Amino acid sequence: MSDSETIKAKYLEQIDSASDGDALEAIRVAALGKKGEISLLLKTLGKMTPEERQSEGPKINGARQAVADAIAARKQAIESAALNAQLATEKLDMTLPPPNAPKGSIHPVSQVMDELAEIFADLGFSVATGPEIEDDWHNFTALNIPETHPARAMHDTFYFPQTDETGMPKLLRTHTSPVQIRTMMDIAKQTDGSGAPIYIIAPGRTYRSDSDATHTPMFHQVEGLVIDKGIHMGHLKWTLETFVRAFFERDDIELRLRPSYFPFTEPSAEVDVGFSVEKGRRIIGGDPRGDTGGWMEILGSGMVHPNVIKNCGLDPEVWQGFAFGCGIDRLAMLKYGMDDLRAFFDGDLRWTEHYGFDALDVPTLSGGVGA
Ligand code: 2NL
Repeated sequence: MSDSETIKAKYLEQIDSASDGDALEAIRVAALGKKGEISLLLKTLGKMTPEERQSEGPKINGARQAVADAIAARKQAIESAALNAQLATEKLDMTLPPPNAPKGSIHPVSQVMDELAEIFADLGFSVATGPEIEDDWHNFTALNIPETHPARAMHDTFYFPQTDETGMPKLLRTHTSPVQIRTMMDIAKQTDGSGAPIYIIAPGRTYRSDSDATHTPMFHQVEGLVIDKGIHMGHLKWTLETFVRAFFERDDIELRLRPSYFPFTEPSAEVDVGFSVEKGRRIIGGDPRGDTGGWMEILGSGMVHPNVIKNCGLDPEVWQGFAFGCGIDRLAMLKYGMDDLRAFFDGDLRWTEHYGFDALDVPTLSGGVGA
């Protein structure tokens, strides 16, 4: 047997009995490494006569290839044996319950916003949104709120120290009315003032410099706006009655409209709902005239003031409408029984776990605790 064949046979035997990756690597270095036996053998080709080279070359190269192939094959065999051994000892029990993954919940304010969107969608309203940073004009002036109105005073409104490019004061919106103002203006622009009707609700964050058990500097409001032809207080009352009955999930809720004043509506009405006591709990609905019953204010509303319609570029002789505004946080408290508004925005997970809603719940009425 020639040199190269002896060497090849020796390494193939070693490879065959190598039991792990390290042993295999040591063999590779000894045979094929820079100073490996086969590598050195390859170098001897240069000093051979052409005849010797012709007979030895293929043998040495063949030995190199055979050893390399055997190492790769053995490596594969060792690895799959290790995997098989691991699979034989590690068992996965597919019948065990999975570990509890932390699960978030829907905040009651989000839940109520979803409910509002759904109830009003059924009445043909869409949801409108707009910026929380507003200017004086959209938040106050367009709404027929006089320069001297106390709501503009520093103690109620968060003003920014800077004004915008035109010198107009910037502020955090104190209600979502500017969303309706922007919607009316867009429509007036698009169609030369003849582009109504509008049926929208505008839910969202609002800000006032106020803080106690029932007021937080940031709170949520929903306003509704209808602009159409021949709209009157009867439409307003029916819409609010339908909304309140759907929201609190009772058909026996009475509404009482009390004359009131807002600069942006004329006439204006505050809206009370009847409550009664059932099983020791105050419930919205039932007989407000009974011993334990009464009225509770939940909304402000009215017919949109002609000045507001005009300010937005629409003709008040053609278009009328009604509007209303309501605190979402308060709606949530009344429906789901929370009593401290501040806890809404503390971010305490124990609170959201207790009062929150399952993300997979139908976004509305079936999730409620109403009667
Ligand atoms: C309340 C009273 C109200 C409105 C909001 C409104 C908006 C436009 C035009 C006219 Cl663009 N009115 N909104 C109307 C009446 C009452 O809110 O007590 N909110 C908590």
